[in-house]
Amino acid sequence: MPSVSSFRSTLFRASRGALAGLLAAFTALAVAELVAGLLRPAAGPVTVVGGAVIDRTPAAVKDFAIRTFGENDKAVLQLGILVILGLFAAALGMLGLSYRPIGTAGVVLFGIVGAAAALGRPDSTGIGDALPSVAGAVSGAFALSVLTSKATSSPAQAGAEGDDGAGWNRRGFLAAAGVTAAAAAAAGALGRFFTTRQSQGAVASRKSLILPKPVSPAPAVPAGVHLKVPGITAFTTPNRDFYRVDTALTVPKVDAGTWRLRLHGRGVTRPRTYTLDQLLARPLIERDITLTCVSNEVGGPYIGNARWLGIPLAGLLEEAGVRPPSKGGRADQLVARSVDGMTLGSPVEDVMDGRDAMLAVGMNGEPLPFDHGFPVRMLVPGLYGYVSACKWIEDIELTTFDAYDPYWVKRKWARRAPIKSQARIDTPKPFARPAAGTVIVAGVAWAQRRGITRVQIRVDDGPWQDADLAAPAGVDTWRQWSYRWNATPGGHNITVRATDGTGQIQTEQRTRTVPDGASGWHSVFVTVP
Ligand SMILES: Nc1nc2c(c(=O)[nH]1)N[C@H]1C(S)=C(S)[C@@H](COP(=O)(O)O)O[C@H]1N2
Ligand SMILES: [Mo]
Repeated sequence: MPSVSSFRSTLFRASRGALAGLLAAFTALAVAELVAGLLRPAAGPVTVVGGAVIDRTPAAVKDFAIRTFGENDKAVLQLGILVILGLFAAALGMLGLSYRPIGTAGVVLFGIVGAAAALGRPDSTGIGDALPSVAGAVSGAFALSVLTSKATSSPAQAGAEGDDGAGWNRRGFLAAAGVTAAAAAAAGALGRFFTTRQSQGAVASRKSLILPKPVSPAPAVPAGVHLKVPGITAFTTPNRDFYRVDTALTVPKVDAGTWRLRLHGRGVTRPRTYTLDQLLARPLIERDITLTCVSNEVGGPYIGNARWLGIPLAGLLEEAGVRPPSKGGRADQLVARSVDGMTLGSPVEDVMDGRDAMLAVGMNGEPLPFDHGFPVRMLVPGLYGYVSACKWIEDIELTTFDAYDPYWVKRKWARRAPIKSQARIDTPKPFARPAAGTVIVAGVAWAQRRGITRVQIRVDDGPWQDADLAAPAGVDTWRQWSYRWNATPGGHNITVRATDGTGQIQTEQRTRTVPDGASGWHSVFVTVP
């Protein structure tokens, strides 16, 4: 029967193994990030494995993650990867104490996963992208073998070397563990330093960019677009509050000086590559446009309105010889590709039908923030972001819907996705407890390209009542509305619906976000005490 002391020594042994495994994983990651920092930060193992996970995430799970974690979804994913790696590493370390080859094999396996993920990224620049993971695995395997050998050198051996028995191997192991931890921390810090240094050129290029004045400025926003209601969404969304939805685990930092945009493909008689200066030398337009994400639930937050400055896209395409399908053009899909390998496809007809489709360079009076696509992104009013709003764009290819499915279409989202009419109640909030008497119900409604002409409110099963509309700023922006409700005590359900410029009332029918955007009426339940 095992004694208490042998149980304790088994426990100590196991925790030494776990510690050895964790330190080996830490070493592997730190060395990998150091090598990535020197070569290409986007090839770091956490970034590439995370990217591979994102790409394989089904639409429903992606939407769940956005709904549940909001814009922290990426932090949650990275943490998840680290936790799983940590658990595996601890287990490997324990196994490695008894069977060292298993420990080594486990580390090698992780190296292979990292290398494969790196080479499989759409923005992979070649075999060199495997180096961070390979270097990490080699150093991790080395660290694991040193630590497990220290952790298992028996007290007898130690005694034979004339030390004081059990104390020796503990000290040897702890010393080795300390050195490993310090070395890994130093490698990791150095990796961070190099990564930051690599992005400094991009940061400087953004700081020094002076945006030209538009030849076609946006009209002054009419004073009446803002209703003075506490809790209503501002007409213009400040850049720092603008929603962000993308698959980028690390935000691409593109140097405007070396950035190029290639325009080519079917029906392009004059293919061209532009520098940013060449684009900025063209006549720019400035427009207020409301951008919406297809993953926005009814009542959801993934929508924002900004004043964009950009190069009209239709003119650029015409110069290159492109004609829309209605005028005999051979391409019906424009595929935009970003520096991080994202692809988005828009109908050529929509881009060239006279709407303000643009290559945006400015957002609310400043160069695009890195998060929102610096130096250049695409925008097509009236289309959900995933079929139009390519950030960090570097390539435009004219093709057909038959010939090519871009990223989200390969993942069950619709090929074509015009924005659906929606209205959202911003105030009162769900489950609010407003006092009886006059309560201002207010929010925003949008139907890009069609505009909003009417918003109606229904309390419980009462009649539909017209809300007051703020002044319109154009068909491509949302419109604020408000309604004075005479609240009576009790629980109440407030429902809103909008009518667009074609006279169409938004559908009551509730659909999920997949495949082409949520529909249905937003309602909020409140209790009047
Ligand atoms: N390169 C790149 N561009 C992208 C995406 C992306 O994942 N990668 N996401 C698209 C989606 S789904 C939306 S809704 C908009 C969001 O733009 P924003 O983050 O500036 O609000 O960007 C679009 N452009
Ligand atoms: Mo989106």
